[in-house]
Amino acid sequence: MRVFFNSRHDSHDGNGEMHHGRLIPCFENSRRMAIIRDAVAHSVQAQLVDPTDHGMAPIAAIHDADYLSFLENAWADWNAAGNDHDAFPYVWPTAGFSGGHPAHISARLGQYAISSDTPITKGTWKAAYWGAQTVVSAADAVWNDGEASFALTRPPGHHAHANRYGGYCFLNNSAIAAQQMITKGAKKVAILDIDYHHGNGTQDIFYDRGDVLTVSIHADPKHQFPFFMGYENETGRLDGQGANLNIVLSGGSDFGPWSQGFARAIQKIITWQPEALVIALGVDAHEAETLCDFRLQTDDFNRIGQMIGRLGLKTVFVMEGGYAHDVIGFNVAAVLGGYLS
Ligand code: Q9C
Ligand code: ZN
Repeated sequence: MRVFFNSRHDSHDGNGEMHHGRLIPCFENSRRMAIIRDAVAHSVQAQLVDPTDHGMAPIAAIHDADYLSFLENAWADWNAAGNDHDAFPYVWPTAGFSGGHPAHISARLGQYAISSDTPITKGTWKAAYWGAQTVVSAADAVWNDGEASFALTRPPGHHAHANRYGGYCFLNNSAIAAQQMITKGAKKVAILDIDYHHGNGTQDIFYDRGDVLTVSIHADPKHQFPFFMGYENETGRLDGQGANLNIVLSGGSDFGPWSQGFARAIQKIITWQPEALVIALGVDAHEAETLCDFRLQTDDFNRIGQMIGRLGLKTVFVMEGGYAHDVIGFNVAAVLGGYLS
């Protein structure tokens, strides 16, 4: 399989994340990429492909201009304010504030952040920019010849909104991939998010649109990040009414309930008849993931890949979450191997 690889991923290199009131080492770290790359190299004969630079247009097709300008300059602004360590917000414009247009970088971090788990570092923009180029290159390749591709990149993307970062995500790579195929002429594209967490950013970006179906299977937001979104009564709006499906599973779910939920997801996609599919490929539903509490096993990921393959759609796989170093490579390889089998 063609694997478009973001070799600049390690420019994003956080020292820590806020976790239950403590700053701890980042779950989302650069070692993840080498592990996954090595595992897919052996198992699915990965041909590593360098992304080509498509500039800002495919990113600006999803994200707001003011947000992109904030992200691109955030480290320089933070640095100019006298800081040389990871940038975090400490205040947010929550309900009840009038808003205003504060200029201080600490206020702007809060304006654009959804959570305190996501450091901005010197090279965050570079890594995220090239991550977007990686998924655009993969989407172009799949749309052109129909053969599946995997965009192997970090930081992940599915928690990023048009104008918000958080949950380790800055640019919504899965959304950018789907939009790229729409831009190239697709009339209908589906995004299927199998990451343990709800794809809140992806849902929000396409919520009013009827040309991109968003389906996410995830842990109940009543007890899990992103908490304030991802419920089953969120079904889309305006042209997008009926084009968002949230499948919510209880904590501790193994492949029994997970595969029942997944069957609903697959049925929705078949009925909707998209021309192409983006898989938001998080593997943090595995039992070894300490951040999460589902109980999938590596063999289950192989079955998931097989079921995705049976859809017979042009498919772009985009790397999202998965943090347990001893198994993430096997789990990603299992999905891709199942798809190819
Ligand atoms: N330390 C993805 O899987 N934050 N993101 C963790 C705070 C939320 C996970 C708890 C988890 C985000 C792409
Ligand atoms: Zn996740």
